[in-house]
Amino acid sequence: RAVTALSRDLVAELHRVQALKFGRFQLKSGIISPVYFDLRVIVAHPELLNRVADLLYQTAEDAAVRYHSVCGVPYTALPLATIICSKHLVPMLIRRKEAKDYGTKRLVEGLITLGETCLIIEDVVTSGSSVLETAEILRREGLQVTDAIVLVDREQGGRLKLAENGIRLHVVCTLTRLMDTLHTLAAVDASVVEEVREFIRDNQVTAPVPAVAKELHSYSSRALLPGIHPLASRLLNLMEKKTTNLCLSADVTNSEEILQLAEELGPSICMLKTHVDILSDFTPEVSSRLRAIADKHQFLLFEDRKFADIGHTVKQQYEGGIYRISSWSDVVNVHAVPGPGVVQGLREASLALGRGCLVIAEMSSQGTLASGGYTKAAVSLAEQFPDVVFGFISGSRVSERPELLHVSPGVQLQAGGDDLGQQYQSPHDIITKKGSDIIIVGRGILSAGNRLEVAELYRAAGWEAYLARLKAGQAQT
Ligand code: S5P
Repeated sequence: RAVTALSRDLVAELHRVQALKFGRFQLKSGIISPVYFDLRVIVAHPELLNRVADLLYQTAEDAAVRYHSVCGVPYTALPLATIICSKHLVPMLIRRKEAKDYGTKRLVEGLITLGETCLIIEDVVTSGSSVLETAEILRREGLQVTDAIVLVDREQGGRLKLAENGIRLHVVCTLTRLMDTLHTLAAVDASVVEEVREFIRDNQVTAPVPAVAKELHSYSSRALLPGIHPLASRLLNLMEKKTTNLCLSADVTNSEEILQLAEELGPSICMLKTHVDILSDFTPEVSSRLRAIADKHQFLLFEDRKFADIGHTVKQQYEGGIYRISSWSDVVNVHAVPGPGVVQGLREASLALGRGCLVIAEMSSQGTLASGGYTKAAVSLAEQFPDVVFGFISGSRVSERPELLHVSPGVQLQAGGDDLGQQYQSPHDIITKKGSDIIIVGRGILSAGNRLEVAELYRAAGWEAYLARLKAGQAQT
């Protein structure tokens, strides 16, 4: 298979049109670089534009990348993606950059078919963050992103960062090769080649601790924060004491089975999440027995009811009916979609009984609408009611406030999902990279032959990730 590379005359041409420049340039990150790429200029040179597009396409072919659509990282790669799609009859997606008003404007134009794979095209990769930003937006729309093609890799660690996020980077040319070629063409001096070499060596983006994780101290110290919800404080303390940040999602349909799970896995978990409405034989006795087991093994009960109605209805759903949720469940959750009323409906019983509530700020399912502006609105709703709300259901840290807890579903040790749109992240990524606090695991444990043994694996994975995050945070301060 022919491996595509930038030919000498193409490098010379890019240099001639000043798509690459030497001197002192400030990069997006603030770093001063001796070399700068400005591929935007190539739109003024149609032949060159076509050649670059062909090279990118050929690189994807050589690597046998499979994809349904192509998206160029705005703006420079947009014309390149357009040419590729037009020549090879591939559907194109356009990512909007300027949509500030997430709620009303589409972030991606084109036809989105859930689960299909979109190939990303980019001109230059430095840290990988531009590619990643586009990938995250596409993924939030329910698309898969597995590969990206780039003309030049500045070799500063972008490849690794993308790999950690499940994206293979295919490169037409590295900065080092490009410099060598320019040197043989006598376009640059040896001193410039050396300067660029040193720059690459000294400016590696080595897996930084995400800013969100930096200020996150230990669970037990957060339990003492002024203004923290008493239930959050209790939860954080029992997590530290039991060395677990694992919440079991006990999605079974038989009452004896859920009671047995609670009894057997109780010592390994900080919280047991229920969907009592899927139990085929629920009686009030089940909830009172669950309550007793929770008290014995010191974990919280979390009825995953996802209230989403007007306050008046929610109040009755919470306190009444056959489930009488407020009488036994420490924690419930609400969708933000109704606005403040949904929390107000819970408020009275919650305060009287010492219960707490989580606001659903993000969801783990493909194509979720809980993103962007919706997530922001959910966060501000949560922050309005510190006496009732003590955190979020989300796949990442959505609020900077350390007294709020982030509880994340969609967790399995193996990456993947199910055929109904569930998507999984690993315990390690959720805790260290996304800055979440508690992992919710359902089928990862429930489908195992030995549930206790596997629950212990998840407990250990979640706890190790937490310790790693603490260590990284301490190293920063
Ligand atoms: O975004 C969400 C929110 C929740 S609460 N995604 C989710 O999967 N959940 C719940 O977490 C879901 O209702 C289920 O009970 C659990 C995930 O189960 P698993 O078997 O996929 O781990």
